[in-house]
Amino acid sequence: MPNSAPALDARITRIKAPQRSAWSDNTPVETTVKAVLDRVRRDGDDALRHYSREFDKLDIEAFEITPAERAAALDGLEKQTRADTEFAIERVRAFAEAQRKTLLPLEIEALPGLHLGHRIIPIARIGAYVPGGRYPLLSAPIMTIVPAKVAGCDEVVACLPPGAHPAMIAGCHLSGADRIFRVGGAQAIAAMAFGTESIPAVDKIVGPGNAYVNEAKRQVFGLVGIDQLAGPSEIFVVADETGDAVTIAVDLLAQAEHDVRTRVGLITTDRSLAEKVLVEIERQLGNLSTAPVAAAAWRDYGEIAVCADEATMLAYSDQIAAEHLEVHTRDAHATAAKLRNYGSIFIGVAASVVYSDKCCGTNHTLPTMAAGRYTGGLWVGSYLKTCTHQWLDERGVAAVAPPAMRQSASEGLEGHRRAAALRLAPAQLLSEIG
Ligand code: HSO
Ligand code: ZN
Repeated sequence: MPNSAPALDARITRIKAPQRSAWSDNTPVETTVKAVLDRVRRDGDDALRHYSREFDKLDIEAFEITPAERAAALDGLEKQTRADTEFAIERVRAFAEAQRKTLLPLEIEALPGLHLGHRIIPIARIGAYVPGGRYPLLSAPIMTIVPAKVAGCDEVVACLPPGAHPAMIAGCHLSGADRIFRVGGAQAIAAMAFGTESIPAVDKIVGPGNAYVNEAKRQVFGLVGIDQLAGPSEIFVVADETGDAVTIAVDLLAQAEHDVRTRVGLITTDRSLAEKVLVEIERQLGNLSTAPVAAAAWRDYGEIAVCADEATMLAYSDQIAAEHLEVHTRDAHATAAKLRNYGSIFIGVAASVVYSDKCCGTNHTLPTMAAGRYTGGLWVGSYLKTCTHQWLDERGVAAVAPPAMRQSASEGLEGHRRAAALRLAPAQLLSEIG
């Protein structure tokens, strides 16, 4: 885990410290996953059947979900649920389309006769992993599939655990999945990376999952692209004395209920707010139906940090680089502008993380475990490649050939020198080659 700089730590008082580190030893998971990947690579569908029996306790005949099964899943959706799903899809699509417009092709004449540029090219085939999880999250397929369709990928393959709620199949269908397969866990990642008789190999795998899914993505990275490694969900709130303890506690518990490993915390300059939030969380846990999970997450990973000043609060928040970061300060926009590391930022009290989780339009697949230091979350750009090109006329050749020839010669790369020289002085080079 990235450690707090000692100077920063000296300026922070934790009135509630986490009991456990989010960075735990992953060795046993690594070994199990390697065995699963090897077997799927070797035995294809037979291995998938074996693991479905072993892990899901289900005998699977056909992995692909048929059009009739899609229709049945859709029929089973309540009218309001369908309308809400379509609302979320529309919001996510509209925002992804707006973001797509910011990605532009480029063509410049860098020097006379030397033309450089790039094109934005959709990745051909995407594999979206849709987790089963503790609760079926209806927004999960939307977040991984809709932006792929907006990007213009040729084919989106979705995999979800065989026991998944039929509403999740409906969600994949409404989001535009071209093919849907019932296979979960590390074996699903293996299937999409290597391909099996039933499941096509894809070019990039996206979507969160449990520790096994995550580790499988790490191990297949390189053979295929991946979006990111997703740990348990996280929320931190940055607040000054204007923060409201009830709202902060509600939003912290809203994410704590995901998983006993959810990491939640308050970073504040106001000690009395910190103390109120501590009391308020215990009070709200008293009648929250998901308290068994939320209370465990709070006990083990919950944190309330009181900072000596605003600069300490911002520096500590940047060090944590929370997946979700809420800003509850007097001038939330000004505070947000000073922050650098987060997955997505929620500016002002009205912006609850839950709106993004579900339906406001921003993607909820975001970097965890401090990955917000080097990446943002899933977005339409995650499904696109920016690939450069170049073309030259004789003026461009005259400018770049001599330095390219000299560099090649000094490196002892004679073949390179010849290729550079051929365009500049073909007759001379051809006589050299003989
Ligand atoms: N907070 C989760 C997403 C989610 N929560 C969906 C509820 N529904 C990870 O960002
Ligand atoms: Zn959530």
